[in-house]
Amino acid sequence: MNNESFESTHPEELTHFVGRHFIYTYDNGWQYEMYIKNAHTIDYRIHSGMVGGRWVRDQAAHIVRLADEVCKISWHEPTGTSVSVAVNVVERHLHGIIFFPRWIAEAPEKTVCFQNEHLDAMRNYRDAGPTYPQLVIDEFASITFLKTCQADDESVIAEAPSELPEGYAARRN
Ligand code: FER
Repeated sequence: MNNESFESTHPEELTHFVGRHFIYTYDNGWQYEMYIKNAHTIDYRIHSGMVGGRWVRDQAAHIVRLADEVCKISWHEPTGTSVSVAVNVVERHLHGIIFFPRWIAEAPEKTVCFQNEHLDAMRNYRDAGPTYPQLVIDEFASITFLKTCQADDESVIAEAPSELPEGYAARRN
């Protein structure tokens, strides 16, 4: 897996988290959606914020159980962005920390796309930089919609945020 170590991932400890699909809003107003596809993969969509409109499938992630209802999901994007999100599925909140390379802080729109179709472009931007100083976003978020799906369901995150039905992200449960 690209020299990455997934040593701490224990799939048998993650059955309570795999399949979770949730929509959440950070305290800074940015709205995101994540699907834990399996013990080492997430799909996501960004509904609003600095890179609203961006969406990604099959991002490899390090997922670990911290408590019965708490997991931590961390990953490194082809753009050079690093993210770690600690999710409490019973209190329905999470904390995310995002480390954006400088080139994204300067031109966030370059990453607004269906990333899977632009992986080489993202790696080229990453390598061209600038990388530093990074923009660090440290925010709590509230989960406004939470559902449990099957694992490896390709239909959960299958279209761009702009293609979703009216009111999709505003649903609460
Ligand atoms: C999140 C914070 C950041 C998240 C994704 C990102 C799916 C990705 C940011 C980026 O690559 O631009 O909570 O959840």
